[in-house]
Amino acid sequence: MLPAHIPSFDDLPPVESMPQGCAWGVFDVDGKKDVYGTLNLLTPEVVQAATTEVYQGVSISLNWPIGSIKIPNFWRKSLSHRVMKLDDQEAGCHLGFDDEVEFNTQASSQWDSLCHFLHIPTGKAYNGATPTVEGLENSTETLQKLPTINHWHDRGCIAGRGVLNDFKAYAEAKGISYSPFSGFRIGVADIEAVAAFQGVEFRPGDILIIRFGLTEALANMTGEEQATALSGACYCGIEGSIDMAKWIWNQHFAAVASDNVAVEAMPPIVDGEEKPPTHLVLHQWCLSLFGLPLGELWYLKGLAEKCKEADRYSFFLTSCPLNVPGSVASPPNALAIL
Ligand code: UVW
Repeated sequence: MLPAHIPSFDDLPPVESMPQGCAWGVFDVDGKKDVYGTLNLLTPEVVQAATTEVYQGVSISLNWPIGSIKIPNFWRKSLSHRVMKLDDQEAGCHLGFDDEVEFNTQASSQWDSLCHFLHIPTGKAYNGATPTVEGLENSTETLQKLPTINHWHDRGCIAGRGVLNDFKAYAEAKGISYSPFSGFRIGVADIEAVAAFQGVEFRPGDILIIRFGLTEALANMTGEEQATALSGACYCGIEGSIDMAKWIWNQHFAAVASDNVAVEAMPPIVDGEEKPPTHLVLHQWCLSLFGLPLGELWYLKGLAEKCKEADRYSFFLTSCPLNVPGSVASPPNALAIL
């Protein structure tokens, strides 16, 4: 079911000046630079097999409302929603309303595209791309070569098998306590233990979705409480390490999403040392080196409830980001269909 040529991490062909495990070139076809990364793993066979996951006929949105974080951190803008009343019929205007919205695509549920976070030592994005503000803002030929999220529309966006790894429920069942607003982190063995507890086996092309309960905690807070909880830049997540990166690649996931801030825990810890938030580890591996999209701040409570009720943790997943030319990220518009 996999494109035949996908090597494991250690067998990826070397890319000049890049660390072992850099997947640039793996998905290129006939010399044409790939812009989809691991979404290439969503082959017709994988998608067709995923449709057999629909067993209840229930669909659940995984999008948290835009504007849910009243005062986003990292200099991000929350939601501005302007409604215009239309009533000047003499001027040819119909009777009713239009609206205009403005928001930072990182401030609520989102996919990070392969241009969002650059590989720090080289300043490059996936497949060696060098995005610039001008290149991203202008719909030129250069832009068309950057691995921006609007390209997903050229391949039918995301349809595939979603797998919920409900760490929050597992922790409750096992008496593990943690705060979403701490640097609490889980490793590969924990993710595998949750999957075994739920009776799930991962498949190539899966979209892995990990629940920690962070957006659920924020949803119950006032804006001021949210600002306090977020101010420490300490958030639970998966461990940002080379071992985790290898495991993610070797599972051949098409994408990984979570309901936390950055999928990986913050602050990053490298060689036992805390690093600033600018040095996220999996962001560099997944987005820049593998071409694997990361989803963040998804809202997973409804999905977790339905999965628990049915005792099934896999489902058909669709996700169709906004089609804004040159866009770096987008609300996922994700649906789990059980
Ligand atoms: C952080 O907000 C730290 O991560 P991202 O930029 O991916 O949202």
